[in-house]
Amino acid sequence: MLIHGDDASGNCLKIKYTADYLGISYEWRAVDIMKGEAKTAAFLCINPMGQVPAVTLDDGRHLAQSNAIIRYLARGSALMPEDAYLQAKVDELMFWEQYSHEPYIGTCRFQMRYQGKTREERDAWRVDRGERALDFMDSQLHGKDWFIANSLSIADIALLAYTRVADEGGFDIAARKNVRNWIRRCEQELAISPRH
Ligand SMILES: N[C@@H](CCC(=O)N[C@@H](CS)C(=O)NCC(=O)O)C(=O)O
Repeated sequence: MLIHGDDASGNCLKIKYTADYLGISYEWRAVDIMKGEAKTAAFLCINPMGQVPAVTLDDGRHLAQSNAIIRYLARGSALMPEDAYLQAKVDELMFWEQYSHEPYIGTCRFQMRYQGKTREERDAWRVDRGERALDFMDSQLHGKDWFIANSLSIADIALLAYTRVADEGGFDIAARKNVRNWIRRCEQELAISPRH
């Protein structure tokens, strides 16, 4: 498999974390989004949406959208529960991540890390929703090690990607004990070097 990605992008790292955990071999092809490399004619043949991540499977077919990709990679593995209801609960969180988490936490990080904004210059409405997303996660993790079914799943991986770097977007993870411990747990299980 070929992963087209930017290694500073949480959406792209979801694919790396999943493939590494499952022992799926891949080649990482760097796409620099800041240089417009996701909008070239050649790249639009791979992903007409003009974004990373995208993967090219061994049979030549392409797939985009981070959560669709990790869902595909995790089929039949320990990262996806067998039970249909629990699978839907995984999807529930992954849809939530894309609509109510990443656009706030990921975008505030983008504003600070890529656009050079200060913490105070972030969009206030995104900050507010990002804070609410982290509070929601902290409450959901009360008394639990993982989001779904007592084991690591792709729902954890989808949420981990931007949550573990939320401080780069000006958010305070240290204050959310359940989230902080869950990040450590995920990093350990996925063999990712801890950031803090
Ligand atoms: N919903 C998409 C979001 C993908 C996305 O926003 N990709 C960003 C990098 S994190 C990108 O390619 N930005 C460049 C652009 O939109 O021009 C996913 O989950 O894969």
